[in-house]
Amino acid sequence: MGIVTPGFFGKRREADPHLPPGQYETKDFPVLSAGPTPNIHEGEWEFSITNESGDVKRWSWDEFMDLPIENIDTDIHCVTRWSKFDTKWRGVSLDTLFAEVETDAPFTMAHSYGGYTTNVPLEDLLEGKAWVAFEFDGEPLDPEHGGPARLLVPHLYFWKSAKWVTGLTMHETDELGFWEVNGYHAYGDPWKEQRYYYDS
Ligand SMILES: Nc1nc2c(c(=O)[nH]1)N[C@H]1C(S)=C(S)[C@@H](COP(=O)(O)O)O[C@H]1N2
Ligand SMILES: [Mo]
Repeated sequence: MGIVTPGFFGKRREADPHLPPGQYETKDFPVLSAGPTPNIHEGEWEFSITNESGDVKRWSWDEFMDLPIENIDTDIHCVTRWSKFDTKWRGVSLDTLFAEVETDAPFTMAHSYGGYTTNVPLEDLLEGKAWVAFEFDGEPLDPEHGGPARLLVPHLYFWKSAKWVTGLTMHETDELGFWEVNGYHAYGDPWKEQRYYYDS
């Protein structure tokens, strides 16, 4: 750390404790997509988890809707520095999905319609930390925001929350997804400001 002044610390003390370092609050809901919005109908939507042996567990939209649905109220943090507080979602917990999957692999890769990928350790998807969400603010999830369904991993930077998600594959080692290959951090903890690969 360089120059430290009382004013600097004064400001820090007033900072919103919900706001990770280097972030600002927005009331908007910006759209960030690396490519065009794919047009996926619920009837063709499918979610699957493929384990390290290649066994595939699949859910159709209707099967998915029969799973226990949870309400999620959470802050989200984009690496482009906006954070949005108290966002309200409905979705299925990854705990519910992994209850039907046999795996000992510690890493996952999320795959989306359109080809986007992002890597997340399995433990970051379990114990109430992640969902496949299909409603935002009481409405079906807008296609721009990942509808019909997206991954929601709010304790990591929002690029980990793969829009138009269609599945997870299990991996013995931590592979890199789309943004991670392009210089973003492999893990992406907003509280540690893990934005780029060289951030510790
Ligand atoms: N499939 C897919 N998922 C994605 C992205 C993307 O380009 N494609 N962008 C990521 C990034 S960088 C962010 S910040 C959030 C943005 O979600 P939003 O557009 O709903 O705000 O989605 C993430 N998930
Ligand atoms: Mo992002």
